[in-house]
Amino acid sequence: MSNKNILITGATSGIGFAAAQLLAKQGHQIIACGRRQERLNKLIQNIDNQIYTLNFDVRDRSQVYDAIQKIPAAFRPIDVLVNNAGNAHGLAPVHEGSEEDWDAMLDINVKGALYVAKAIIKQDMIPQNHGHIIHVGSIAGKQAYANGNVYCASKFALDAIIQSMRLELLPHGIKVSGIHPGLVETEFSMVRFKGDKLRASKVYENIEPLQAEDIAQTIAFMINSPEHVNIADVVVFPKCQADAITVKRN
Ligand code: NDP
Ligand code: 8X3
Repeated sequence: MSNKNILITGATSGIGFAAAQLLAKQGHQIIACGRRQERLNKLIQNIDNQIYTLNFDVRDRSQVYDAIQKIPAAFRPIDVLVNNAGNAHGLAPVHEGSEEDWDAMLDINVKGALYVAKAIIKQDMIPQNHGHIIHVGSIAGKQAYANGNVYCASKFALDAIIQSMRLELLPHGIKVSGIHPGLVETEFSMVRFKGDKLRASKVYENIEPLQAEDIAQTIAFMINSPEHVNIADVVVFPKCQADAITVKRN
């Protein structure tokens, strides 16, 4: 397996944190991104080979472009982008939804993903005619559900962007993949329910959900596949889940 320079957004928690740990253990060089510096420091402690951390808010495009431009030569060119930062904010019908939550989801999950991808495609991937972008979408981007409205829209939009990018980047030798998880037990529900622990824990009550490490394993499989293979689109459920809303609870 050849070692790669891999930039992961949302590496302070959940899927991104698990992916950073696993991929570093496999010998890859990691550029770990997120807003919480203390979490990035924890990642540095846990990873004994090379890691570079970047602290930026994906909503702020000048922060994104500045941070990515400053990545040192030892971590370039970036071979793989794991475009993972994102969250749901709230779970409510449109007529009761919060405009701030809608802005956050569209700004982070859609526009943030675009800013990061644009910077890396232009600076690192097109000049090399090489690269792999793995977007973390969601089953919510394949099937809408009641009260999911804007979160679902953000992930449907991301899925459309993934499909367009795969076509746009084909002539440049850049692979584009989407991974669309179902229920993964991370800080996702705590963020969605704004720190309401009881409501968050109910999401995973009486089921065996996916863990962040399960998705990290799938991401690693995509990255470590031979260069001529692109695992283009993957939906991953826990065994207890059949679609976005159908879950068998004990
Ligand atoms: P977590 O809440 O555990 O992690 C979210 C990550 O995104 C954090 O590292 C956070 O870092 C980062 N992030 C959020 N907002 C911003 C921002 N404005 N700027 C920079 N980074 C940001 O959730 P998950 O690990 O579960 O989520 C990862 C991805 O997986 C998301 O895209 C989510 O939509 C998707 N997903 C999750 C599922 C689940 O059930 N958990 C299922 C399907 C998809 P920080 O706050 O430090 O900036
Ligand atoms: C997270 C999965 O079904 O909670 O993207 O929206 S779901």
